[in-house]
Amino acid sequence: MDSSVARIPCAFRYLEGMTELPTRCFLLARQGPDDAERDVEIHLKELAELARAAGLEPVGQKKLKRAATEARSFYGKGQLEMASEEAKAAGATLLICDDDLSGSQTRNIEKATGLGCLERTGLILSIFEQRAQTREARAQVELARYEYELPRLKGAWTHLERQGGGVGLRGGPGETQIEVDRRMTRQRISQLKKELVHLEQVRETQRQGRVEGMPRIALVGYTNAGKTSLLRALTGAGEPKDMLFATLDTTTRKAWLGADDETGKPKQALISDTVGFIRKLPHQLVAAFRSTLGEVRTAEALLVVADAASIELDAHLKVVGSTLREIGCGDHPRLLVLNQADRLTRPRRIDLKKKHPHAAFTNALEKDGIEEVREWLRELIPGPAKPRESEWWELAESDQEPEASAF
Ligand SMILES: Nc1nc2c(ncn2[C@@H]2O[C@H](COP(=O)(O)OP(=O)(O)OP(=O)(O)O)[C@@H](O)[C@H]2O)c(=O)[nH]1
Ligand SMILES: [Mg+2]
Repeated sequence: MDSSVARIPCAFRYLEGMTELPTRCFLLARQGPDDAERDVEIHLKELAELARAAGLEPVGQKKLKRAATEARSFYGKGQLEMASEEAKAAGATLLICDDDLSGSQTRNIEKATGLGCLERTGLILSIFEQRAQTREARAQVELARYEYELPRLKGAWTHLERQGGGVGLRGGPGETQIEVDRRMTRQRISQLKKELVHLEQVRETQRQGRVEGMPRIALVGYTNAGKTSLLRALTGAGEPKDMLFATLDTTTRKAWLGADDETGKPKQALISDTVGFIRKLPHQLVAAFRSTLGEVRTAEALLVVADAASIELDAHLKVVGSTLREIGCGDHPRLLVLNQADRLTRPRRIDLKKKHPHAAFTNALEKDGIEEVREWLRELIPGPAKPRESEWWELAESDQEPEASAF
């Protein structure tokens, strides 16, 4: 089969009647007057990784410099024309945009360029749809998809209506269909919410049934930081992958922490691996994943895992800090685990040690530094955790030091 027409399954129901996503895509991002070129490039790099995680093949990218956005097509006709010519020359059939586009802007871009168009949130949703395994994860992703599609329904049907020749007729068959579709979507949303409440109750019962004296710890952090690798280093379970959002389902395993220094009794903790965070994590997903993230909320303490070698470390920490606050875990006791420390240069390691004096430096693959993590966990039994000072990335924007807000 010609690779340019190879397709992967996609549940994006309203995308121009497509049932599958084409593989070759071209990435676009707006560079506004306040956006540094380097930042836009980093965001495009992350978008390319997201596209790969969705099974797509990025074949090119373009930063579109625009002082203001355009209401109809966001990027403006001229810029879009140039970008779509480049995209078509590279063999792409789909544009992926890093910016938040409305449903009608997405469709206008499709009409103007003759290419498919998907924005960041839609892309992340399709990754989650492909990965969700358990009943709970599937229900959560489906809920997020419907919440995302609901405000977009109108335009999608208008488009189909046009194909049928009934443009803009009030009360015509298209409009009735929109109403039917909206009603059915709302019904499904409320069904899914009920199902999730039930599943959350089951989870809560399981939690209550867990052994006393065994603290529950959640691994949290930016996607691809090494959370699953750390779970593996601590418990022997878990399949790490070099891929964004490899983990969607929560896995909980027992970790042996060694013997109590005084009594000699063995100490254990339950460690949960969780879905990773990302810049601009779609709010529909955060809301839908509330019950999975409940594992984080009800944990006694958190291991906040970060890829220490990423040039985006500070930006990642900031995203993690604000997502934790958003899900109601701003005050949980935590240990910052600066993972992938084997990839650090010596000067960078010294610098990070100064910036994060309480952090553990680990190489989860070789289990370096894991003993320090175990020791911190051991000290949680019997709880509660010792009080500690917050670092800048854990604080709300208004409380951050001026130096920190430069990121
Ligand atoms: N060099 C090095 N690579 C690591 C380390 N820890 C993890 N990795 C690699 O980083 C990649 C991501 O690891 P995962 O453990 O899957 O990361 P994650 O945070 O669970 O990622 P998601 O579940 O996708 O959010 C894998 O390719 C790992 O082999 C480390 O300490 N050093
Ligand atoms: Mg993982």
